[in-house]
Amino acid sequence: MSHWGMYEAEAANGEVTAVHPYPGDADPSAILGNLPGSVRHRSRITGPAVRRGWLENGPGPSSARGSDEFVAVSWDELTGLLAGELRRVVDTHGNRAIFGGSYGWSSPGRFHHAQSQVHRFLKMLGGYTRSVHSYSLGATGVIMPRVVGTHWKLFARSTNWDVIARETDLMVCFGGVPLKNTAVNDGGTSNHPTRDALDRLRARGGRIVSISPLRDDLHGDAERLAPRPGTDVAIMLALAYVLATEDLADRAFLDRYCTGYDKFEDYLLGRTDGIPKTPQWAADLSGLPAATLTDLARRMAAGRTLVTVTWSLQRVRHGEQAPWAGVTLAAMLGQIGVPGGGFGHGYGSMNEPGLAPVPYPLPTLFQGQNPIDEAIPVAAISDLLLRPGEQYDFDGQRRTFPDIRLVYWAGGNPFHHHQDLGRLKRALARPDTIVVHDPYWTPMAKHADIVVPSTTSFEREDLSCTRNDPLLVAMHAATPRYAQARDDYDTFTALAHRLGFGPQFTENRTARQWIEHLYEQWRGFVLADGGGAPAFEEFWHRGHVRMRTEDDLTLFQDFREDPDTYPLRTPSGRIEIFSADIDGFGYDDCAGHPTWYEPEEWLGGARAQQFPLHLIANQPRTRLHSQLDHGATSQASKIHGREPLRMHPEAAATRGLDAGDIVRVFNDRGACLAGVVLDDGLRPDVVQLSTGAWYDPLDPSDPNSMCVHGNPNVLTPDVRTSSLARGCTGQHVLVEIERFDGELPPIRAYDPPVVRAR
Ligand SMILES: Nc1nc2c(c(=O)[nH]1)N[C@H]1C(S)=C(S)[C@@H](COP(=O)(O)OP(=O)(O)OC[C@H]3O[C@@H](n4cnc5c(=O)[nH]c(N)nc54)[C@H](O)[C@@H]3O)O[C@H]1N2
Ligand SMILES: Nc1nc2c(c(=O)[nH]1)N[C@H]1C(S)=C(S)[C@@H](COP(=O)(O)OP(=O)(O)OC[C@H]3O[C@@H](n4cnc5c(=O)[nH]c(N)nc54)[C@H](O)[C@@H]3O)O[C@H]1N2
Ligand SMILES: [Mo]
Repeated sequence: MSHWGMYEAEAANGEVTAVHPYPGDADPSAILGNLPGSVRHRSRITGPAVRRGWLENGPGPSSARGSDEFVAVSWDELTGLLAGELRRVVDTHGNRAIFGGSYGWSSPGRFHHAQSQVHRFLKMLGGYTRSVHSYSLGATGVIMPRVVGTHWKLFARSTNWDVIARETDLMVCFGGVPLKNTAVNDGGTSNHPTRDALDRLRARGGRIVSISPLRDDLHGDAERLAPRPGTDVAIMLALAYVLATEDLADRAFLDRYCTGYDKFEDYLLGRTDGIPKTPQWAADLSGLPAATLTDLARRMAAGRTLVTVTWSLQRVRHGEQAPWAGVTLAAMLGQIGVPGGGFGHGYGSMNEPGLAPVPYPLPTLFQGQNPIDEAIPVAAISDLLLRPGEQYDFDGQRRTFPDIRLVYWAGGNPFHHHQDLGRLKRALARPDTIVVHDPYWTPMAKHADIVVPSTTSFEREDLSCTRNDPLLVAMHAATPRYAQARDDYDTFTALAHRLGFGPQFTENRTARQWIEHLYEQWRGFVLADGGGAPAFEEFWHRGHVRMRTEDDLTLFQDFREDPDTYPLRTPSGRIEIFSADIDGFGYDDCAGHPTWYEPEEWLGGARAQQFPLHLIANQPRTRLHSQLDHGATSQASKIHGREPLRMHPEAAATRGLDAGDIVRVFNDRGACLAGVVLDDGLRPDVVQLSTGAWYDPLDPSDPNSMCVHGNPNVLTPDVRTSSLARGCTGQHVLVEIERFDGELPPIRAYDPPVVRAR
């Protein structure tokens, strides 16, 4: 199992040679092609290593991180050094000085899940400063619980694809429904039904409107509107304006199921700020014709309409507003809780939305409590390290950044996920010690002081399952462990023994015994539910078990049928179009109702004079984030080894560029190289460069150095959505592009650093 699909692996001589998708998968992902050759790839970490400067001078701030050489040490030495350093930090600075948020996707598997392992270990060590929310859903995770009482149910209990295919007349998709993203599901997936569901909807006569700067955010037949990026909230407000002023809004629904519509309407109609949010007002901001918006609003009110918003729309400045305005628009249509109508968030962002949930808890490694109550919003990592002691606003609280001495990362790559990588590099020079577990010499591993080589899923056994997939899968090992790599569990076990809590950590179980234990725990839930599940040995032999699923769900159907018995978990129990709590925080960047705010990185502002192209830094089609960027599918898309950048032929022509050229993409934060792909499916003022090319600075000792490979996060701003959610805003950035005529620097991203014997 991988995050991008279920497979059967073939292996020889310690390497995976082929993978075959699960035959039950309707639309397997090409990303599977990255797996063969990944076990023994040259970028694997062969053994434990310590940065020379750290080993010789001891812990302390260092700007040599990322360019220093390493010294190979034995496992025993590594365990001693790491246990000693953890002890020192805890004894001198307290557990709060350990940042163990360790954000990242690592690999699927319910037991060898790096986050679960590292958090369980650090909790038993006495706790750590954690991170809350995600890069995926930084804004949604804070705003939606306040508006509809949940954020995860929006995906896990979303309206099912079968219901949409059967019932929806008009699907209005902000951000499209990009099939490339449905390849992926956190924890794995056994089927990819989205393509088929959209085809069935259309075959029935349903219509799809895709609102996105990129044509291929929706496959096949659809009406396409390509607004200026970042103007979706203005468009939603204009649609709402038409509903409100043409007597098309469902007042009965707004009265019964919502609170605060009147306050929002005062803003919508311009009573509070003198600016009616008319189609013409939105046309000036978005570039879409006013008549098109008016017509669309009328069509939305005429039939069964589903409003969908991709997660990308909240990974921008003021990202709280798009999902909030989207729900408000759907509420005005009055179809929330009606099969095939209402609101959806994340169709085409992840495979999960639209899939039927399983009705019982999944097997889960118990992590225990964190004795330290200290957390940062996840995307504040650079702020945390650069601004200890400083105060900041977050979700109605005033907080202070703690003073971090040790950073512990297992299963994530901040040089993939964070913005303004030059600033991140300066931030990572600050702590005394950085520990990284990873199978590969990622840029983050190269910035570590203590490097811990992990196994990949191919080298160990595990169980996989997710909350919206019918299969619980036995993950059999395909190859022996590579070189000196160890399971994260074994590393933490050895450390726990040194630190005096070995038996508590292991509960005297081997990895296999843990897997069996988790399986039996889960089997108890299934049997109690009246379902069937074989004993462990039989399950392991068979390879998977099928679970019951809750089919044909409609999001918020119970709330609609009986709002008094099934209220939302909001202060009012209703949909909060106006939130008194948010209003009470008094933030100037997040008011009490959905509001249009002008972003900094957009084509309508002053900054576009200097950097006239809007770069969309979206998820890559050819891989998951930075994982296996050296795999065949990812490599096949590169141009002279650089990440492909799509641009409109006109934008290329004005700059004297052609397909296959290498360009320098730059702004005042940094620069990277990329390879030009021409595509008239983009707006001429929009370019697209996905995330995930491994950060490859020309001069690894210089935080301002150009990335020669094409990582867009050297360009993106390290600013938060707003004072409310403080989410990641990495999706959008303004840039300029010019031909790169110099000698093409080699790609060194996948080369290991210098590792010397002692
Ligand atoms: N500009 C911009 N930036 C973005 C985004 C964007 O839209 N635009 N999107 C953001 C989003 S939504 C996300 S979720 C993040 C993703 O950011 P990350 O989750 O940090 O990215 P990954 O590349 O998946 O990193 C996972 C790491 O875990 C390692 N790994 C795999 N298996 C194991 C294991 O068993 N043990 C250990 N120890 N390690 C393992 C992999 O080798 C890899 O280095 O990126 C964010 N960054
Ligand atoms: N293949 C693949 N799939 C993935 C991932 C991956 O790395 N690879 N990562 C997974 C993860 S962790 C997550 S969180 C999800 C993220 O899911 P999303 O955040 O939804 O994914 P993105 O591809 O970043 O963005 C989706 C589309 O939104 C469009 N878009 C960008 N800005 C705007 C805008 O201002 N207005 C409009 N209307 N559209 C805009 C872009 O054209 C883009 O293609 O994807 C998941 N799926
Ligand atoms: Mo994500």
